[in-house]
Amino acid sequence: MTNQEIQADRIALIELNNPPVNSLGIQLRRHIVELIRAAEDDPQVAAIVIVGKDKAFSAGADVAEFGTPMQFEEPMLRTVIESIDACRKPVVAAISGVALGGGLELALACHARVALASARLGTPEIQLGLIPGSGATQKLPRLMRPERALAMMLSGQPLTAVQLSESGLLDRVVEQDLVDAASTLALDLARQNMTLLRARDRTVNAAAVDQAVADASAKLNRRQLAQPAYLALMDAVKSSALPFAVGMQRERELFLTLMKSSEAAALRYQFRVERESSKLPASMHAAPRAFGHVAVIGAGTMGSGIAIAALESGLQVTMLEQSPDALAQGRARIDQYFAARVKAGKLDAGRADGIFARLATTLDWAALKSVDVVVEAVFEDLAVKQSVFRMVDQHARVGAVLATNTSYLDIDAIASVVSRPHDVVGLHFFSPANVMKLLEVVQGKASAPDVMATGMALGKHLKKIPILCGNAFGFIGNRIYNAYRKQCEFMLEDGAWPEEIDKALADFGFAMGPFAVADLSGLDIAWRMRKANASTRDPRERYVSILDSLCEIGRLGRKAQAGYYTYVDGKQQAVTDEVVRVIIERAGIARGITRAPLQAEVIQRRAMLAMVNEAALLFAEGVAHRAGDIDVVLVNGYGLPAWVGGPIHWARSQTRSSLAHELDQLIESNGFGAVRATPHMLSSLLD
Ligand code: T1G
Repeated sequence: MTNQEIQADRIALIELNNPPVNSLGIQLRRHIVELIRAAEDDPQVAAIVIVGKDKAFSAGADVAEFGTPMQFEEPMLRTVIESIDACRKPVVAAISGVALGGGLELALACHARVALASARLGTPEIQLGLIPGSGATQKLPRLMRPERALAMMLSGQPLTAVQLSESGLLDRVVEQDLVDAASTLALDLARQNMTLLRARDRTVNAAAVDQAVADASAKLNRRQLAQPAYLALMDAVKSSALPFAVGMQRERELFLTLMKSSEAAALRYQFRVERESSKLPASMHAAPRAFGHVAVIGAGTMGSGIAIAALESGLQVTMLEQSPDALAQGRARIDQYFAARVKAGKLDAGRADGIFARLATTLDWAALKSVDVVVEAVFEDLAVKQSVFRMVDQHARVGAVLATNTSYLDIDAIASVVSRPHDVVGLHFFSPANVMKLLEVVQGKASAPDVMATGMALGKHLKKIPILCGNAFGFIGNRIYNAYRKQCEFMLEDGAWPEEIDKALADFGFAMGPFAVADLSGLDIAWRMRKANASTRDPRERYVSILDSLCEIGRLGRKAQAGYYTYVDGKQQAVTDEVVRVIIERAGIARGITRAPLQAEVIQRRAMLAMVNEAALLFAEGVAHRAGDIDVVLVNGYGLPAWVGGPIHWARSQTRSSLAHELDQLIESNGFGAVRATPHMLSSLLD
């Protein structure tokens, strides 16, 4: 796990070696304490350097240990840190790769820190529903400006060593020869024989801490205030103005409380299932094909977004259109995006030139002969997509992967027009494609295993969260979201107003309520689909016509200054107006319903139950391969609160009997044609 060698210049080099990311599990913690003690007792050793092997200094505490006895088995991380803190010889951290969470706290225990310019350092604990639990909340405000330290802990995002070079956190930043630089500094410290000034010994500017906490607290948003970790972080950092030992005790109390919270359990669950979801099930394992050169067909919003994502990940991109104007507009969209990043200092001009050198735009189908993957992103119409795939089939090279970005059309219907259906796969990006991390990788009945593997590998390469899906209407996300939205429309008829439903779900943690979302995306998209399906809809089904009525009077949503809500100067009015309320009341009367108000908790539970029921149905159909995949989709694509974990994780926290009873009630109120997941389906999903 760790090796120690006494280098000629009397440095004890301790190498952290716990693949893949040197997480600080019990074994590694033991070794560090043993090696620090041995080096300290060895008269040959003048100073100590700690370095991480491979891609990490250390990614922090071992998340897999959380909730198990090993997490608190001695030596706990705090004990390891205290052994370094107390060391009579200089200990210098040589940081490459990542130093995150407890990994950064290990570095903070050292007397000095040297980092490679490319190293990334951060405190991601907030993303796990925690705060740093081994001293960072007390030491960072002593090393850095308190407002900067707090911002780093609040964001949970790592910063590069270059970004931190003047922050006070690092003593040196080097481009190469990291261990030599760290060893030189360690020996200098030893020669100076000075009372080593540790982070804990530094004074903190109490007024600056108070100001930083006050300013940050005032800016916490609704979703942050819904999670206990954010206010706990404020409390811990505020305590850094107290004597060190007192502050450390406060940090510990807050950390231990958060460890037991349901939010932290849900966020740990999301951390685990998100990483599981990007792996092909063992039964489908295959080596991916090449994907270094991607063609995007269609230069619209989705096509240019996909092209941007591919370019940013280092791939070669050919963007193909049929219309010169559309191609020019798509190219302009891409140019503007990267120009804005250069202007914002997030991309250097040289790198931007390199990106553009990898982009080709063309009207000529023959350009497809050299690409590895074709991603079709044209208008969401089956006939249009089929005509594109006929041309792709003629021009793409043998072995190329043929992907469609369709969000709900039948992959098999698209694959049916090509001579090689085994090469076809669905890659359902979410808009904006260069921002949204979710990617549904949809398997047609003919899709070859290595084609599926290519879709998953390409998704990971694009830094997406690729999720394997079966080819059923709406795949995973849209299908479950439709069930949720339909239930919310039922609640309109039953007695709730749009703002009541939106508020109840926003308070539950959703990024936005369903009616605000509908207005934002435009009601006419759903209206068009509803009219297309009208002829096949069973009249006995409970169909809510409120959206249709709104569209019929031109209330298409935000873009029309009115939808479910009205908008004044683009600002959504908090209370729905009489026009929409009359439409809602009429719908309830037509259904023979006597409207009655719905409590927020009832709204929240009905919405979650509708999703659980649909999830159980699609899981039984094999559309999702793992229950956790469903929660990953809904959290990363539909704004469900990660600290609730997703519908499946939420349902597991409910008693099964109450769940069954409430589902019975829900399905009964859903009317004719509503399908209830069987107890067996629920068990398969939840057990
Ligand atoms: N513990 C255990 N396993 C971890 C891990 C960790 N901290 N971090 C990553 N892994 C595993 C991961 O599950 C996957 O395993 C493999 O490493 C590659 O990860 C006391 C309490 C480091 C930037 O939150 O941000 O310290 O699937 O797919 O994209 O105050 O992993 O291969 O079996 O993500 O290159 C704080 C979380 C813990 C760091 C690498 N630390 N990790 O990203 O690979 S709390 C974190 C990451 C804490 C202290 C507190 C990323 C990464 P497998 P990956 P990647």
